[in-house]
Amino acid sequence: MANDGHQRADVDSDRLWRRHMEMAELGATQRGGVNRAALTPADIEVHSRLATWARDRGFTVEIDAYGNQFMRRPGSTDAPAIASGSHSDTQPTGGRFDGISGVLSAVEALEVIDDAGIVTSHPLEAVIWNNEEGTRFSPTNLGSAVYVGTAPADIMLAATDRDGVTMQSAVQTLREAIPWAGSRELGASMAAFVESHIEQGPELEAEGLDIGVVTAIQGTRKFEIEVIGDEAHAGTTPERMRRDAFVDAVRMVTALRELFHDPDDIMRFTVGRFEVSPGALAVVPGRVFFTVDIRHPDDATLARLGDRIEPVCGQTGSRCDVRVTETRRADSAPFEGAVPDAIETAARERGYSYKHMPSGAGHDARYVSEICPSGMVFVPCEQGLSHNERENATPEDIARGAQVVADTLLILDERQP
Ligand code: HGY
Ligand code: MN
Ligand code: MN
Repeated sequence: MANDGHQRADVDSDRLWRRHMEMAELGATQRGGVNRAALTPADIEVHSRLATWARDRGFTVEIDAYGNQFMRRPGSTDAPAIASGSHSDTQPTGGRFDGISGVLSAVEALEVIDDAGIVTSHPLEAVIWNNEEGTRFSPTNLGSAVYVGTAPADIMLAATDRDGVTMQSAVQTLREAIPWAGSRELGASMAAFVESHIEQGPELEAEGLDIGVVTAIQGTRKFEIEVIGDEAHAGTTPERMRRDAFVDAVRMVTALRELFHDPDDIMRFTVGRFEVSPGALAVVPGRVFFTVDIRHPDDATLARLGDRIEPVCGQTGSRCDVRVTETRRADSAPFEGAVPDAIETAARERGYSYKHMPSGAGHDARYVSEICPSGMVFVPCEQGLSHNERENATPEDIARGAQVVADTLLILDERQP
């Protein structure tokens, strides 16, 4: 098959699938999914096994202040690394592929390139970005966003989980598990970054395509909303005297749903957490906390409608106080140039069918693209299901994604300065 002069190394599909199944046991749920929040013991075990794998190969391992882990195969020059990876944490009812598949694909790519004895001029790195899903530590944050400076490291390290454990101490626990790992500066430069990920949507499977070359990630805004009323006795307090936080919060959510209703079904609006306090049968709720996650490919639409959230909540809550905090704002980000070009070359040379497509989900590559040319490879997943324990993909599709990563690293090694 024609190629543009770069070297090639073929991935081992069986080994790659075996590693997926091995990692799926760490945090495995009864219903076949994975619950592996960032830097919990199961997640640290993932980091530790992959660090040991890297060391056994003679690669170096570095961890930065936020717990991102870099496994590096040296190059023949001291150029910045060409990197690939994703995250190892999952949603509470997550699947076996979201995140970890991109990490294992990067690991497989480095392994086959090493097995083939290929000398690259750039170092190659497999990266585990810490805390991508942001379910353990609030506000929502991403190791990749901290690494590139979009999210402030000091605030994100002080974030606590529900037990009061700070991210900083969780990172310390990671370091203690891999005491021999070196340290990495946040923001250290990279020559390029490619991330493989299951599509998390239905298009590739429905169209019978092997690979998605990702063109952009749609913008998102995330909010935390606190509604404060007064706790009162459920049996004795007349309706006219109540400041019921639940009643006001439901009115707010209903009004917001109307605000974000989109006849074209492009807008994404989700209330993913809704917590009623004190959560007792006989107490009028005094506090409600809920989250809003909105996404849209058009930044102006996201800006205009997102800015309406606070006034709409203020106007709709009739008796309670409301506080709206925006915890993340990320405009749409395109992937253009060197990396998507290399991904397309790789897919074409291997004879894989592919198309260009945007991503509805957020990904680490979106943040890494702020410091170096970046791109993403999508592989099909069953019925587009993700953030679900039934998430599934085939060994063949996963292997094609990893193959594209391996080839893309070698193409970029030739093409990138
Ligand atoms: O929420 C997202 O888009 C990603 O799964 N973190
Ligand atoms: Mn996810
Ligand atoms: Mn993911």
